[in-house]
Amino acid sequence: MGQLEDIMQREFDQSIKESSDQELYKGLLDLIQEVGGNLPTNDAKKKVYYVSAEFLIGKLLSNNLLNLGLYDEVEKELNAVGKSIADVEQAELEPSLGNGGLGRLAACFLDSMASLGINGDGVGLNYHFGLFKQLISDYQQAAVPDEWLTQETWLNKSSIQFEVPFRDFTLTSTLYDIDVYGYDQNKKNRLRLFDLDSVSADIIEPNSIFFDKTNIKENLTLFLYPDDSDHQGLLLRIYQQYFMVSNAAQLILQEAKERGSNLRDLADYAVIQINDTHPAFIIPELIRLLTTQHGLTFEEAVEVVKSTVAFTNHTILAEALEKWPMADIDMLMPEIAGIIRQLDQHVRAEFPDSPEIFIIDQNDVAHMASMAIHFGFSTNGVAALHTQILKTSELSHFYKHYPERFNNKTNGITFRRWIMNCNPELAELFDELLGEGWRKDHDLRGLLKYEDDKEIHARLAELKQHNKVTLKKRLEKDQGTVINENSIIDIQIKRFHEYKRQQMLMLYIVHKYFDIKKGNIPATPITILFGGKAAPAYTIAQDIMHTISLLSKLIEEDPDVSPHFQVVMVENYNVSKAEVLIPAADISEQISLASKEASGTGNMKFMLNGALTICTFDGANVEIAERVGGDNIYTFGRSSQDIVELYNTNGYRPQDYYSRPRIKPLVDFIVSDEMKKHGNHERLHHLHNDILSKDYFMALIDLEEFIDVKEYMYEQYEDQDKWMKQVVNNIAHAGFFSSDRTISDYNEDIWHLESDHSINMR
Ligand code: DL6
Repeated sequence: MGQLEDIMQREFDQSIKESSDQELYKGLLDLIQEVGGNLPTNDAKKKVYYVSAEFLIGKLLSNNLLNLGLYDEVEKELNAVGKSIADVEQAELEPSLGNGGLGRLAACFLDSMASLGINGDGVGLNYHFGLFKQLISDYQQAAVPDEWLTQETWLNKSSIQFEVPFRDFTLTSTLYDIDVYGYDQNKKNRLRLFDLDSVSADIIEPNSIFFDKTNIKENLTLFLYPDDSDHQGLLLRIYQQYFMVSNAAQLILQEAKERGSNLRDLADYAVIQINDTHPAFIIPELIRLLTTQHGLTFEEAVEVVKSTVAFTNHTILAEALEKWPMADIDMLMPEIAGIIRQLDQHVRAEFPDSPEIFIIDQNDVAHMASMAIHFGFSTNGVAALHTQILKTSELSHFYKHYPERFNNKTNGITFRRWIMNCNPELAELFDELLGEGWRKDHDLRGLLKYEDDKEIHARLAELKQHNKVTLKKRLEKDQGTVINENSIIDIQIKRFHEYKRQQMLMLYIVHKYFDIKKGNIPATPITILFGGKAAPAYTIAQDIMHTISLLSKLIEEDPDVSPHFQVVMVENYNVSKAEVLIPAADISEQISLASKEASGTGNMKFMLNGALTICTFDGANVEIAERVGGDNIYTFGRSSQDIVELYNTNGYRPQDYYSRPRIKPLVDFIVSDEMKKHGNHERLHHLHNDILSKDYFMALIDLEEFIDVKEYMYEQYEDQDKWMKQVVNNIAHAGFFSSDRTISDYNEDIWHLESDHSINMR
């Protein structure tokens, strides 16, 4: 009897065949618990603590089965009676613990640390309703709580609790752990998520994400990134961040002591990687704990922190480089405020002749990135260009003083989830062509010898077709949308943000609509899909989404256009949807304004799954282009130097571009009668006016070139031999973008821990 059959008989007194998908899901949770739950945790002396506000981990069932080596057997047992893992996985709700790239990167890193045998845990918060669940109603986004926490869960409640002191009250936390199993490893790591027992859904207004923001004991871990557009919301963010890092710091010190540390030597036992500035309060918190509870002097504690904390920057956007008023910090955590003031004096005393170096500015506002750079031993960017921009412009004043602290760690993606799990047939083709070694070393360069192999081209095309059909079924089931599986699948999936320029692709859609109306019918039909959430308080992002949804409707209803062109807004885009969208894609849209996207990681997932990229020279696109060569990628747009220069000189005027004959009709269509028929007039005028008068992220500057390159790319698709040769080339160069390589680089340059193996592809 197979292992799953055994469990179903034992626990449910019924066979696999007799069981529902929900029951099978429970049975598989138990099987994984029996096999993985009993693995020992990694007990190496030194441990990485990856502290992050987000962990966008995705569903865990398939991933855990794969990493524990159970996948094939379970699949066989299920298939034998007409069931499938994919169906059972529908019973699992996707954990809602993240938002975008930063959170997904953290999840890939957890998988890679465990798979390389590195002792490394994630530390964060257990958000009961995540960011939010996105509904599209009346062509607009509606945000409702994402009720992902169910009875059947990967969370294990631990007995660990800590006291977190605020000025007016002390909160007692509870720690939940999620096991993280490495691929082919006999020990495990964990994701440690702190929560508060008193949190209650009762304070949320029905069908909304509004709640009483003053009631900290009940609201603290309800949502990720709660609305901070008012003062109470801003305070709630500080409460959350401090709660997260106080718990993290207490856990780190407790575990280090258990492993033999006297805390003065903490750096031999722990390295704390802080994911952007959200966990930066861990610096003063560690100093508070070390001085008040463990007998260190302030100077000793500062030295311990400086040798233990490392900082990753994920963006140069000012909005994400957090700054908190000292008055607010003082109101909530007076001891922490006092320590930050001391740290500010410390820095000013060290650099008396550099007034640009401070933690607290003249308006009494604390700069979290400054604190992280000064009191950490490493600062890294997440792609070569991004790190270069940090060094030469955004953080150049720090770089001048601490050049040795700055380093680059180009992002990566876990190949377990982003190929072995989401595209198993393609992974099997790699096995056939390369042997199974790539599953561990992620080196796919051996595929280059198949670049011109027509038989392999045909196999790849067949797999792509199969994945398009899977996507079609999924979209029909999830949201009733029927796509053409014989069309070119062209996808932009990421958070909605002006710098990512969904609005530029939106204007391309208007161009294409006009063109088809004129009778220029595409040789192969085209389907453009968008997926992503917009922050509820971010009006323009919502306006863009609204306009795209209206265009989708307009095109669908136009019999001249709809057989050839379709636009789809994928509702509630999340990891599970990405796993179906990416393998089906022919074209990957990476069209951010150069200099603004720190790295991007969707670009890597698409290339690995055989899509070709249309992109600007931004983030990791630059490194993808370097690896695949200019003939195998479709680039366009102004360089990052040009853009930085334009910002510095206030040299961009959207009117100069708007007045061009190819652009004006596209922009003006936003407020046309056709669009207004179903549209919200205020939103449409708001967007139109913004593009004309501001266009802060310069959608118009690259629009004409973008249109030309898109048309060229669609033409190239018709030459399938050439296209497939480019596809093979792209897949073959994807190995560098494995997060196992990224984590090996972090370990070699920053962490210095024992590992089972590493990947070196510099
Ligand atoms: O480093 C991971 C990822 C990058 O690939 C993206 O370029 C960057 O935009 C993203 N940053 C965030 C910031 N989120 N917040 N808050 O997701 O990080």
